[in-house]
Amino acid sequence: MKKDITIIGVPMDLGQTRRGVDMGPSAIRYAGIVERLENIEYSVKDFGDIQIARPGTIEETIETNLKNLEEVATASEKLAETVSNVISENRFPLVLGGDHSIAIGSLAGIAQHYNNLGVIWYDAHGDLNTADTSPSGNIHGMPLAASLGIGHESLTGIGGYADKVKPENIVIIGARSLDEGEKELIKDRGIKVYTMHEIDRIGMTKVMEETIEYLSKKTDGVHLSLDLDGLDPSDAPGVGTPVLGGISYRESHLAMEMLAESQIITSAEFVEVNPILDERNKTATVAVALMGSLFGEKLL
Ligand code: HAR
Ligand code: MN
Ligand code: MN
Ligand code: MN
Repeated sequence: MKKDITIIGVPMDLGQTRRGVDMGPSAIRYAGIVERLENIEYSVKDFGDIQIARPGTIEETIETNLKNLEEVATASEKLAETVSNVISENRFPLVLGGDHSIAIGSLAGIAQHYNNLGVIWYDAHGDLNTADTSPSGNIHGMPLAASLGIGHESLTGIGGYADKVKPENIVIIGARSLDEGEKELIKDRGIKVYTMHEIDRIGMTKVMEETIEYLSKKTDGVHLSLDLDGLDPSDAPGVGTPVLGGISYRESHLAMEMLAESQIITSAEFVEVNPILDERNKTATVAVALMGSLFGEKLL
């Protein structure tokens, strides 16, 4: 993996309705991310935070059921540009959320540098909704669809182009809460999914071996989008939409260690950390530990 990392904070809470997830980047910095990576010999630059508008401050001109659409779109453009600049500087972008709507901007900035970007979506949810299928109108349930070019054009067109990622280059890991429209999209487009059932059945080792094999064959870079709610709420309680029966802390460590060994990851984001809902910053601490493993930290 690249030895130069740039951290970008995105204090975004407009993609959902629970307050506090905008404090995610601070919580992760407080849990020691910079020191952790410097300890394993990375050169770390902290860009600081992307500025996020307060809800209602951008005049809504578009008729839609999508909450805070124009604020989310504006922030996504800024993030896309920032992430793209980091890659142009030959540095590894590590994006800290913020709710998962930020993946729209991250992927818009990243995908323009690759012909066949792979994506690992580590999440309890599919985030494959559109305005038509969403039960909530929350954009954090839509970023993967938007990155496939499916959904509102204000979201699919970020960065000035659509289709950031191809369905056959995506692997979802940890899914256990999928809406009907999302299940249809997964089947229609042939997206590879390891639900909790497969993780239980074949184990995380096999899941990651297969994922790495599947993606390394056909991609020229892989983005890891890790939603902390992919983990079980007992290990990561500080998230806005917890779902029982998730991936354990240990399994997640193993997954990150296997990704480190594979050296396929070229960008990453860690999202949905909400310190207001947390227990003594446990979820940010877990996130930092997982980032340590992802970047090759060893026990011995
Ligand atoms: N599927 C539901 C919706 O679209 C819940 C989405 C929750 N999303 C996240 N990100 N926390 O994964 O409203
Ligand atoms: Mn998500
Ligand atoms: Mn989720
Ligand atoms: Mn470990």
